[in-house]
Amino acid sequence: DGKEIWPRGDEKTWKAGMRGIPNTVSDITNAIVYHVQSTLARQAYNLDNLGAYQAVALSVRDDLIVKWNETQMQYTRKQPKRAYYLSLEFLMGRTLDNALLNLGLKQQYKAATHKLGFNLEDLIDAERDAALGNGGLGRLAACYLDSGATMELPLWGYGLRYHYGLFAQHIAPDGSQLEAPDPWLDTDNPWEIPRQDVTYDVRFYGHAERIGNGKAVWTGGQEVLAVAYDVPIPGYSTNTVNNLRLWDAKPKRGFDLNSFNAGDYDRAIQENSSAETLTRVLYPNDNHMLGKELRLKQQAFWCAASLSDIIRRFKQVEKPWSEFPEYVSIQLNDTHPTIAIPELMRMLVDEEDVPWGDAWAITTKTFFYTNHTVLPEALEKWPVPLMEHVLPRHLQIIYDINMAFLQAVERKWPNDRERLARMSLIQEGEPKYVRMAFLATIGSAKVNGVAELHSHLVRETILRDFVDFFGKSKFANVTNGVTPRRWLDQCNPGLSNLITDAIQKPKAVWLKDLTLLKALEPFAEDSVFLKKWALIKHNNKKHLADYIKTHLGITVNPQSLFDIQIKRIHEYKRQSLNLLGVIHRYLTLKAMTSTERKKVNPRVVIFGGKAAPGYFMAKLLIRLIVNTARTINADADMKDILTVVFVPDYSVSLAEILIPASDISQHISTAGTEASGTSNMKFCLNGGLLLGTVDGANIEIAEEVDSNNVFFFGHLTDAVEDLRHQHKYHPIPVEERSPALAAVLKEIEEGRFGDPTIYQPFVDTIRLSDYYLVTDDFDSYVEANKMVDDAYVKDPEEWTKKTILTVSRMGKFSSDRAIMTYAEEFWNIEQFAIKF
Ligand code: GL9
Repeated sequence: DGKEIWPRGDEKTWKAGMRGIPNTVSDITNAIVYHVQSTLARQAYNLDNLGAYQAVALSVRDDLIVKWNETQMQYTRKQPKRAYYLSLEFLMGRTLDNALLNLGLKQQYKAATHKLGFNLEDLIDAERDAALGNGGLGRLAACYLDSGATMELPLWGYGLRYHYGLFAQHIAPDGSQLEAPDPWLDTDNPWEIPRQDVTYDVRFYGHAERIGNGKAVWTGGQEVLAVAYDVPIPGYSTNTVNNLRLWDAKPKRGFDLNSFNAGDYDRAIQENSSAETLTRVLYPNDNHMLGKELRLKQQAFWCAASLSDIIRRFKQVEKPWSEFPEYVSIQLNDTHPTIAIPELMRMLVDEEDVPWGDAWAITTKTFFYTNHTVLPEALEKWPVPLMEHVLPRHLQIIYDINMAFLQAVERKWPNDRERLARMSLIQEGEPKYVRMAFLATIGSAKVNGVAELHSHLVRETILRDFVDFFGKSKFANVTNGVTPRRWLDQCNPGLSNLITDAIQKPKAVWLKDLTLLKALEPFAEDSVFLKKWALIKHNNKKHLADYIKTHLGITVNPQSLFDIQIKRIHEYKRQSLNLLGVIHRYLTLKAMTSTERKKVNPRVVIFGGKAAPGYFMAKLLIRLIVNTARTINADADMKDILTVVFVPDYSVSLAEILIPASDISQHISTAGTEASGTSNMKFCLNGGLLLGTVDGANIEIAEEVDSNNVFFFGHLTDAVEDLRHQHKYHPIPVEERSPALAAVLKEIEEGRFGDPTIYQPFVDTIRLSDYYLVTDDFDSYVEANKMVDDAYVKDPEEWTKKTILTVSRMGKFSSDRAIMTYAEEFWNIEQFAIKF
């Protein structure tokens, strides 16, 4: 009769027992004390910050769960179309502060913890980062979840519950990077809800037998159990709390009792450990593909479990399969989840008896593919023999997809064999490879890049033939964004509060419509405001200086220009160029008299970032940076003029300290190599100006904030190919190309920064191949740095104006804008407010 019936027992009793969201300080202190006493079984007298953090986190978790339950229940009742973001990486960082701000409970918790004798900021600092990602791609996924919940979209994330996140970075006495494991789950993780009842079987290896009509039966091999862990994702100032579901691997049937009884203990646990290895560790490569079997198994495991879960949910609505795309959209975050395409085909065709053609129509309406890089070494290709071994049925399906696809290509361009070879999902050779980007492209409704230039390059280079085949409309751009909650309000509360006062809009309004920052523009002419603004930057720099002093023992003067480059260490990102520029500055300063030197504007150059453990050149560069810093910082002539800092173990929570403290940040990749960059957006949003190449999202930032407020240098994308050709076939010695750079290299080779034989491979790449065009861009880089110095010293007020104008024009780069573009233009999902 349409009336809802309470499922069990007395409704009043149930409801009376249900928790609401506490909002008085005394409710909150009670909840915290309850968790100290009951959940943690501890007492007040010896409670340390970690224990207090845990109790506070458990209390906040309770608050999140109330809204999480309500959100999921209302989705289930109304069955709106949902979108799923499949990502192998979610670089979440810390959760407590973000959850408090999004729930609007920070002030209450501050008061409550104070009453209990703790300082909330110390407790926030006791939390470990969840480092389930490598860099930009993983952090983007985390920003998108925040925006999805804030924009009240029915959006879930699916990923893996790695037991070890990205390795911790230590610096050895000789200056090189050492990697240590990150066992982040060793301390209890209050931000996840284990769902031992939500499990799926996933098969590997075995045999696939075709049985006609495109169908097959896949048997044997290994079966592993996927267990769900749910991470609540609260929206900012909404009732929505979405879900990030992470899969953990468990052996399917505990012990093999037969072998155990026979006394073969080793064999009995073998299956177990092999299953549990699956979700052991995040692969630490950024922008680089490594063809490891375990990685392929991670991908297949996660895709199979996620699709089983999505299909189970779809079955609740009792609609025909043809309507699947009206209830489900799936975004593929890079090619890592591409195996989901043949996996959905397998489930539909083999398990649900959907005819092949219908299944393909459903599949190609369901998936959307985001490409995140055009670097050839990063494009995923799996050896056919490996895939045949691990996923025999998926390989059959890929061959069938390929056959039909190539027949269509043949119809469009008859007898063009070269084109068929170029476009085939299978790259010929010994061995053959499956080209995952091509599979993702033909299996998806839309393909997008992550900034205008990058999307253009995707269309013109790696997917050019596919644009010709499918037409332009399938290929789109969605420029990346960042969440202004974490990357402004949370990390830079001083600035966020000043903005709120100035524009006279509540945070709950402007932090959800970042274009409202525009109202700041007139304040660039207000001299009182300028002083307040500059003071906040100064305080942020002092805060960073304190961090550097306590953790590294290096004194930096907050009056200096803070120049920061933090990102993964990679040749294409050219930390090399920055370092060589630093050495050039050092040599220039050394050549001055001490009176001349006194007039120079002091600079602190800060580097941070991890190198993939197997990336020799990146690790060598870290060693050179660290040892150069030591030489320069030990030189009395450089005191208060030039300081160089390598901040070890760069992470999300370190970024939150570094970014608000920058005057200038560097985004200096060879043109055409950095797909977007996202920290460039974070720096500009915090009033750090951009020193960069004409690459990725730098271009769109300059378009928005005005190129007067950006320091650009270097060759453009168009020039890169010719320059590389020139390097290869008409090499010009560095001495001729850039005498300034030659002088720098000579210093390294003469041992000024330590044993030169160690650094020879680095010097050689610059001198001999220079694939990333450091020599070509060096002089203009030095020039751009002079412009930075001049602008900063000559007219500090003008500088501050630039930073205000920059912040006021950053509205476009909110991840809210990006996620709404995906929702409206790709997924066709609607905002769904949770009523409370
Ligand atoms: C990356 C690009 O290199 C970045 O330029 C881009 O901003 C991000 C997000 O779109 O994606 N592509 C890529 O493979 N990584 C990126 O950061 N690397 C990883 O994080 C693994």
